[in-house]
Amino acid sequence: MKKALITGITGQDGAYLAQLLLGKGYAVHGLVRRSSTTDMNDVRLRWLGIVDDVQMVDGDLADLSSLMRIVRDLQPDEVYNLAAQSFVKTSWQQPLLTGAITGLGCANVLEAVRIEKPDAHFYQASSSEMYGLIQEPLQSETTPFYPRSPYAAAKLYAHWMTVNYRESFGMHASSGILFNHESPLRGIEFVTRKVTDGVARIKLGVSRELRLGNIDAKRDWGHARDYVKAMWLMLQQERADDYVVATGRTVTVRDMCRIAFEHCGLAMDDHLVVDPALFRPAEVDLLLGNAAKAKARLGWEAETSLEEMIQEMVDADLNRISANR
Ligand code: NAP
Ligand code: G4F
Repeated sequence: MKKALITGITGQDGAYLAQLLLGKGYAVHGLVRRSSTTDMNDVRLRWLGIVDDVQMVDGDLADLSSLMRIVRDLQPDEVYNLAAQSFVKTSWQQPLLTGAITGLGCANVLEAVRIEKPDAHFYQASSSEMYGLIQEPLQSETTPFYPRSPYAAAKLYAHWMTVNYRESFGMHASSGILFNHESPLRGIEFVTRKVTDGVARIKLGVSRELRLGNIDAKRDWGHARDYVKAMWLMLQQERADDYVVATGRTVTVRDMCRIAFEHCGLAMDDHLVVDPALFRPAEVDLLLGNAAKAKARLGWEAETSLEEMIQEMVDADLNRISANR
């Protein structure tokens, strides 16, 4: 039985990846940081019905000795580094923490693997945010990066450390440059989930308006359930490499929002308010990924359309809000 260690197992991607690996017969271990509300942090694993099937280990990305102890004791075949301070807007308010966890945290995991289990296959959760002020209209593995937030700068450091450990130490270390991916398990602070939750509340008469920031920004949105398959495929290859994972379609926040309102039979213009206070200090205006390499080498393609995903998310939020009333 193969053993996998997932950092960030309590997050959106960690939960879907754990589900995928359990289905493939892996023993799944997840790094969990200490919290005073332990009953809250496994909510996504419970939602997927797998909380009793994964083994949790205590540790923190900022604490190298805990990572070394875990990798030494576990001797995992595969290590997926998904943990991060992952909300871009917060990275301007907490730039040093973001650098310490999202950037240096990756170096800590790489060091733990290099010292304790150098033949483990390693995955780094890199991000399309690294393209920032885009240098090419369609972004691929060869497009130059131009980070526009402390989060993106931290991810860029982690990305290059992953490449460097592959080239310096011969580690099987891959970096997945994933474009935005969402699901009913997405954190409420991200725009798709804020929209689907907000629209569901309006539909159920709990609120009347939805306040958003820059609705002209364009994103290439896919489904997290599809994207974790690409992570796994990268670690099954003979040689480690870097891959863009994207749908190849870009849509404005405004049009994504319209899909949610229309699914509920509501007119968006009656409820949507643009609030300049929600704009960011620097924006990533457009992301559009070219996943041709992932398709050719991994046989990976996005399976879920934006419409299907937003409808699934709205329905999940309608159920959640109705159940809590
Ligand atoms: P998420 O839902 O925000 O999950 C982040 C995870 O990191 C949580 O499990 C969190 O634990 C954990 N974490 C945070 N700080 C930690 C620390 N100091 N030590 C240990 N664990 C810590 O993020 P996601 O959407 O699943 O994304 C997964 C990864 O992919 C992230 O690295 C993200 O930056 C990257 N990424 C995401 C996307 C996307 O569109 N979703 C796209 C590209 C890249 P708690 O539950 O305790 O908070
Ligand atoms: O949903 P978002 O917060 O995601 P963002 O900033 O693109 O980052 C996500 O995707 C990255 C991959 O490219 C990941 F690396 C990262 O960890 C995260 O998962 O915002 C999307 C867009 C932005 O342009 C933002 O300005 O939506 C715009 N937006 C407009 N109004 C809003 C809002 N975003 C949020 N969160 N809330 C709003 O009210």
